[in-house]
Amino acid sequence: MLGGTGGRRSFLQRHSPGVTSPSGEGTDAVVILEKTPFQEEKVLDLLKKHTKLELQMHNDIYSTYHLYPPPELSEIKTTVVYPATEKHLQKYLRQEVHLIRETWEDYKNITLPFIQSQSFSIQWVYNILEKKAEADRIIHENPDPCNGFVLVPDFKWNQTQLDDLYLIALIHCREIKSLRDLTAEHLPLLRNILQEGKEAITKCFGVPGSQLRIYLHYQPSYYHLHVHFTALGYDAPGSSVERAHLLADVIDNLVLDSAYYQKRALTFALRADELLLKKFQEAGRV
Ligand code: M7G
Repeated sequence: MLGGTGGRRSFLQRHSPGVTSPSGEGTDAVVILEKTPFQEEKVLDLLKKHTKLELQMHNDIYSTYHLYPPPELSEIKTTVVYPATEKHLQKYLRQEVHLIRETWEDYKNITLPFIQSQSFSIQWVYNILEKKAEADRIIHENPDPCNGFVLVPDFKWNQTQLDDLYLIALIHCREIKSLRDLTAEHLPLLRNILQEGKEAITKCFGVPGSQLRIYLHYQPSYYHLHVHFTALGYDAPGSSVERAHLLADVIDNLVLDSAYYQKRALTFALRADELLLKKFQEAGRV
């Protein structure tokens, strides 16, 4: 099975019965293959060095070729989720999507009970916060238990080129699930993430704050509050209007009204076979 767009494709590998996984959860794997952006300084090598060029067609001043680069210039970024849960399989399959407009009542009556029973394990987040994983990748940390966070490269980014720069800030506090839980009480935390995150990225990668898209997802896949930092010129998956909420706007909204995210309706898309969509359908809300 296969899903995805552009240079990003995910393959779902169903293992044969009888193969057991370390966690016992399932024996399916998701393998995500991505062609990463070209590195400008390597383009000349690509055209010169041991590259096989096969002419496809020629017409006047126009010609097209099949170019077969040497292995060191043809990396495919590969991400593996194993063992993958049913939710991972759904997440990476191409499917029809539907737009939901969730009121605060919908959140309390439909979404919250659903995420409490269903959401992805966030053990990987705790591993980062406790330095049990990715400790050597931490770019910046504010250790304050209430208003602090850890900034790490997102696993969608291989850190080879800045075109698709992608980092995430994971908060130390474990009580905030998503945008819906935020109130003015969290303004110091959110301001720290915005300010210190920008400064750390500029210092470490030379990308100024004015070239960063800094946002939260609603719905997120993982219900432990985190903030996405991506290069402004990069159309990162999930940066569309029905999912991304700019952190600067979130801060302004909370300054205007502490209960802003407990009052307003929020829009998001759900794939056809997601259980949450079924819950909204059963409640007559779609
Ligand atoms: P999200 O908004 O909850 O969902 O973002 P999304 O994955 O649908 O965007 C979670 C973010 O955490 C995503 O950008 C993931 O690529 C990233 N991420 C997920 N995992 C399991 C890891 C991980 O183990 N390490 C790192 N560094 N990033 C991860």
